[in-house]
Amino acid sequence: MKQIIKKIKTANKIAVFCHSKPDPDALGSIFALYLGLKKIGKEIVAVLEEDVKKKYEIFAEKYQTTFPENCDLYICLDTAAPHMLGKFEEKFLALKNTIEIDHHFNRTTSASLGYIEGKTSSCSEIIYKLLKKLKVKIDERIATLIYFGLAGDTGCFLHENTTADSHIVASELIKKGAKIFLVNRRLFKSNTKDKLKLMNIALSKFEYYKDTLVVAISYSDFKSIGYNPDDGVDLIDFVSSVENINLTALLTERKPNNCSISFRSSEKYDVSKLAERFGGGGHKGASGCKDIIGNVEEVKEKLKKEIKIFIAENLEE
Ligand SMILES: [Mn+2]
Repeated sequence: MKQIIKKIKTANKIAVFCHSKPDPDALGSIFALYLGLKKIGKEIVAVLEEDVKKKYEIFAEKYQTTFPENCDLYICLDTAAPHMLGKFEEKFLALKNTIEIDHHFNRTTSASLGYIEGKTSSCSEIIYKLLKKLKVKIDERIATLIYFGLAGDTGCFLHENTTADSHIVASELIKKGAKIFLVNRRLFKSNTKDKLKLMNIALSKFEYYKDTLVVAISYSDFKSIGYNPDDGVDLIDFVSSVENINLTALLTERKPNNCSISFRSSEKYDVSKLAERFGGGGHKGASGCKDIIGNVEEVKEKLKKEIKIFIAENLEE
């Protein structure tokens, strides 16, 4: 981390990026770092590929959606692979003055200098430590943003990536005024009517095999309730709550003949390996893949076959 701190201290104009389709951890990281570095007198631009989703707007600070030229330092956060930089990938990779800060352990590097903590719950938690080392005074807003990322990636401290440290950091953030009820209500206690309709469809699609569950939602299912999958389909925590199920796969056909899969597992399975078979990746307990070509039925059959093979292999080990 020393090298990173030195680079940040000597740079005047800094640009900070995160992965495309930013989740709470990416947004919390980018905006907490944005505010923190501003406080120590840096000229800083936050860069997102597209506008922040409406439900997360209250956690956004000033940002731009175009590539900023002439910065001394370019930082990307929570980005496990270069392609996750989306439309900025090529330009970012062509630069030399780049840094990445991340917490994914299965990853491909995007920057010339990296600070990676594979066991830390969230990128936001790393940003918190970084800001402390930079002697930034953590105010209520920064504390709320870091808590937003921390709660987001740990599923409100329910996922396996939650550590003693994440609770200590949360405690410190609360002491600094983090608005935890606002964050937790927005993240875990509110559903739109459309999302409830989607949950209803998901419930009718459960297919069990041994201790696994596959839920597949087709493009026409989305259409039938007027749901735009681009708005996000965060149903995985809902469908993966079935008792005695150790592996859940949520398959969604978001565009005709283009599918995504989210995996969740208990300690028993490492679903990052399963996601890799479909060109994706992630963590042991949570992983995913996207842009799988084929309609929902074709991909589902392939997925069920792979799951059978996968759990047979796990039994052998
Ligand atoms: Mn993250």
